[in-house]
Amino acid sequence: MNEPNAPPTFQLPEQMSTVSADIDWLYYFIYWLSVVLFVAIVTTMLYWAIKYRERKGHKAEPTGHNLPLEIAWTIAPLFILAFLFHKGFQGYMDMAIAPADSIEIRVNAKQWSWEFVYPNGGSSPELHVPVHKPVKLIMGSVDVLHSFYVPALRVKRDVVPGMFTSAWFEATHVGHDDIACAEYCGGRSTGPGGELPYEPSDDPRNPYPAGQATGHWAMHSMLFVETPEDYEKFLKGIGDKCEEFASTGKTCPADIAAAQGLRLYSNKGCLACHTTTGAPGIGPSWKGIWGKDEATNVGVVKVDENYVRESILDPQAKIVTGFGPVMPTFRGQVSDLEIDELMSYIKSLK
Ligand code: HEC
Ligand SMILES: [Cu+2]
Repeated sequence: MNEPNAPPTFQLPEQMSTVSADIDWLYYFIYWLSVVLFVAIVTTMLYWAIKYRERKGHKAEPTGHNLPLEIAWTIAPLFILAFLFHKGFQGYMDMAIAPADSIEIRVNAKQWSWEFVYPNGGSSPELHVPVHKPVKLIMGSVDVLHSFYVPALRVKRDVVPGMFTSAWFEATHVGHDDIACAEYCGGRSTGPGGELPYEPSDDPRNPYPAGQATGHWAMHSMLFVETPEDYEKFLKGIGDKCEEFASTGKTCPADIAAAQGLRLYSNKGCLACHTTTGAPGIGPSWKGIWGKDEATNVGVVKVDENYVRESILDPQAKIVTGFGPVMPTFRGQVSDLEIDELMSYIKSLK
């Protein structure tokens, strides 16, 4: 299991995923096809340009149509293109459809860092995955367009604000590779003298400095492919949010967005006023509110996506009967993505 990655080849980096070999094969096929055709066409062109150049005593003899020749050079490329399309489409479908038993990991991109949230609700700034297991990344951005890129996996996928995109891979070797954001632009550092305010990472395998550098180019992280045992150890180390659920008598949410919502519930301070047990606090408990009819100062409303969104961004618009208008607005403090996650969490509190 500890065999090294397939080494880098002529133009491509080492291979670390189940799709790398196919992708590289197609890349090199197109590459060498282009080289052969380029040389053949340019050589022929030069040869004829010299052979039929204008000279004294030579008269041009225009040729007419040559139907068989024209059909041949139309049909031949058609076969090549159909073959390339077939291989490309096959590869695309392989990469688009994640196996059903994939481990789902949430990827949150933001200016200028990555966050990875695991099925147990814990999170880390670097991506850890077990070897020989399909992993599905569900990716969202809280601000601008980013692009998740791991060269050795041959995986690159845009991460778009306001929606989820996904990518999957299965790592074939224990090892590590770089994670980069493939939106290369970004501002210069704000460090004194223009240099980067580096803080060396404490992980010796990470050659990149962590720091306050700004720009997509500064969104360096690392992928660590680990043995199943090491991966389990890592999951334990980042804290098991499922255990927190268990301690409140609930089962772990299958839905990782809900696990992320639980994190926000405490990180954003909602827990100061809202319980999840049914007991009212300064605000109504979240337990069982999803879908119910709520009495408010403007009449009865249904607790749904729009209502919850409004409650978070504009809490004074509708005041729940029996409670004071004391909830502060979280406009500008929670993103659309985070609102979705809070909603998933509220939904899970049956
Ligand atoms: C300072 C206390 C306080 C904090 C902090 C707070 N809320 Fe509230 N929240 C309230 C009160 C009081 C109400 C009921 C009055 C109202 O509708 O504005 C309420 C109502 C709500 C409702 C409507 C509930 C229902 O039963 O109709 C939602 C949803 C909600 N809050 C979400 C949140 C989220 C999400 C956070 C954290 C990001 C949060 N609240 C933080 C006090 C708070
Ligand atoms: Cu980026």
